[in-house]
Amino acid sequence: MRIDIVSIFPEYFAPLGVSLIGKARERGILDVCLHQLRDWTDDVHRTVDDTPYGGGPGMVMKPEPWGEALDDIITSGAATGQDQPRLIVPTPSGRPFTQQLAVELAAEPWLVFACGRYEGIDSRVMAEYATRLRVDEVSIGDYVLAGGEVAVLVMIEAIGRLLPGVLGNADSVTDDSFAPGAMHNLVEGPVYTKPPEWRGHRVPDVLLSGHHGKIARWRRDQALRRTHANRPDLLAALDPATLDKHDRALLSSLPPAPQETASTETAEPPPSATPHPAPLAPAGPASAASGAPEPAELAPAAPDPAELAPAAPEPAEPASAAPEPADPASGAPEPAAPGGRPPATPAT
Ligand code: JB8
Repeated sequence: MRIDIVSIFPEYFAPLGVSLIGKARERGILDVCLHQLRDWTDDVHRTVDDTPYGGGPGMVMKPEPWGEALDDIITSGAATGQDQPRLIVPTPSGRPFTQQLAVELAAEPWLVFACGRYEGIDSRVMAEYATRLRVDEVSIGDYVLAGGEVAVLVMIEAIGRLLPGVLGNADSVTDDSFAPGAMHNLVEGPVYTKPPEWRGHRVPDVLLSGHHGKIARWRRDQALRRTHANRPDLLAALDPATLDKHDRALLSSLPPAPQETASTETAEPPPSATPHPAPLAPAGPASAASGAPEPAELAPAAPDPAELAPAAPEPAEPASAAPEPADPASGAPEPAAPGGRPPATPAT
């Protein structure tokens, strides 16, 4: 995939050289081209903004530099054998950026991101390019940034990790929150790793049981509970056809509208509401996080043989003080830093 980014602050995109996306670029999976919008101005001051027609606060980005820049970039691509790109313009007034849109954009060969600053880009730029390419004004959330750059970083990270070969097989994307399929309109439940007890907090027993069917059911229960608690807006959008009998029973056992959410724009907070309310005690069957037994197991469409006879159950971690053996799948063990802070800024 090729990605062009136009901005008056191309330095914002240094993080694209790091980690997952940096690796994808080294491997040639992703080709990122940064462009300084001011390179397409022709006055000594390299002016990109002007006062808004109709008055009002702030400045608006002039259309001419955008037109020159986007014309050149689009033309350069046709020369390298690529078709027309899609143009993505971050703005708080755009359509929501969702996992579904990330999946859709990850299938494109070429994306161009146009980063506005000030009060945004003269709207005729989007109108002009919409006559030639697919243009999407996109919002990453209901808050206002100072410009489109950070929104583009967010989108490229979400898109980039979906490109074939970017994630290892072990980091499969299908269990992600919001992933198309079983996790559509659901957020993931809690995750745990070793040790099995830390500062008195136990890992839920079911996760140590090796019983894959029970684990899958427990994780789905947790996803439903967390979505209910934190994202009632998503729960309302859940397609009942994607719910099994157990899902429906669990949801019916949860109280309606458990708490105020950032995504809820109606409902006044209750008079007792505090800035950081204590989590509600689950009203339904005891939370599995407390170690209580699960009421039932997931009934998969095709029975999971592992559920009936776990072929190779994970051995439960002994609660003893035996040191963890290094995890063979996770590379070199971290050097121990007993009690204190880790050494400053390990280069990773
Ligand atoms: C000027 O909040 B945002 C966002 C804010 C912006 C611009 C673009 C995006 C341009 N302010 O997603």
